[in-house]
Amino acid sequence: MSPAKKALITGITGQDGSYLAEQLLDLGYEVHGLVRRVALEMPEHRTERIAHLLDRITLHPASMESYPSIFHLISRHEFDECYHLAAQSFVAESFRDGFSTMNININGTHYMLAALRELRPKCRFYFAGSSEMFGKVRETPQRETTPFYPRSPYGISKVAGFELTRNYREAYDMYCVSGILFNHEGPRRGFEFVTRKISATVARIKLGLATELRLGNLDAQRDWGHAKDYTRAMHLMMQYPEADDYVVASGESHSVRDFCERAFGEVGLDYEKYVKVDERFYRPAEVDQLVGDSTKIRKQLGWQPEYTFEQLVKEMVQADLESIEKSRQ
Ligand code: G4F
Repeated sequence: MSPAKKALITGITGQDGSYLAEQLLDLGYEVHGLVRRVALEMPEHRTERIAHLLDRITLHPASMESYPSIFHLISRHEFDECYHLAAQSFVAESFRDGFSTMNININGTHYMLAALRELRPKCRFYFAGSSEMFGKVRETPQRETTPFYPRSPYGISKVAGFELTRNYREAYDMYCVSGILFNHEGPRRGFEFVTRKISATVARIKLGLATELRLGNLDAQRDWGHAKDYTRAMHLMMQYPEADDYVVASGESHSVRDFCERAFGEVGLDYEKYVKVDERFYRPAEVDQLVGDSTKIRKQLGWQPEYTFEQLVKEMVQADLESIEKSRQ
């Protein structure tokens, strides 16, 4: 029997990291996670999404802002695959502090690539690209060949990370892939993102704990899928003999308003009675509409999403209802 493959996941405590860790463990991988030291010091808060996996994975403290800490970790383990998911991923925050976003997202990616090149040039590398790179879209739907036009420091940082990844692939003959993932959600999504903000507030309103939901631009349209389907796509890309870049998307676009309508409808409420538009949640520059064409990954790798938009919204609302009800018992 061949030895288990060793995978390193940066950002393992996040939504995608936690789903990917589960999937890799199910496939027989030895899973390692790079986490900030503070996560190990306060595991009950910072490792909530992977609490059920802690006895099956190995966590290592390191910082995306420190090349020596990344170099040290990579020097000590013979990783076969590295999934680089760690990032400052909240677009609105990137307008507030573009410098930190750039530092973590661009330098962090560069540190990972440089350390792998130096120590483990055969380790496969996955970069978490984003549909935010398309920004003010140049064509619809967006595919691998669509030019980028990022509209936020976050989007700009992801374009830089994407280009770095491609450059390491071409310049040093390393196996480096980028997934250009459209929005992907689920019950483990952070509360700052619009879908979880909606599902959590719908549950609180239904249970009498809140009376309104304050949101920004209701007309923005996104191509929303389930994070579990998208982490599966990450692993698939890394198994193909040649490294390449792939768009991962559902191909359907819905507005924030549609999401609200469906989420409130799930508990028998009319969103118009509860949703209030609040200027504070508008962004200095908005990405109006995203919709992806994922023909390449579907045809080349046989990827298919299992969740529909309707199932995604339902699962998120139900999970938030259950979690509040449980916390009340
Ligand atoms: O949920 P969002 O914050 O996600 P956004 O900005 O599309 O970015 C997410 O998806 C990207 C992939 O395309 C990732 F790369 C990125 O890391 C992140 O996961 O906002 C979605 C839309 C925006 O148009 C925003 O203006 O919802 C609109 N919106 C309206 N009211 C709001 C709100 N967004 C948030 N977070 N909060 C609001 O109250």
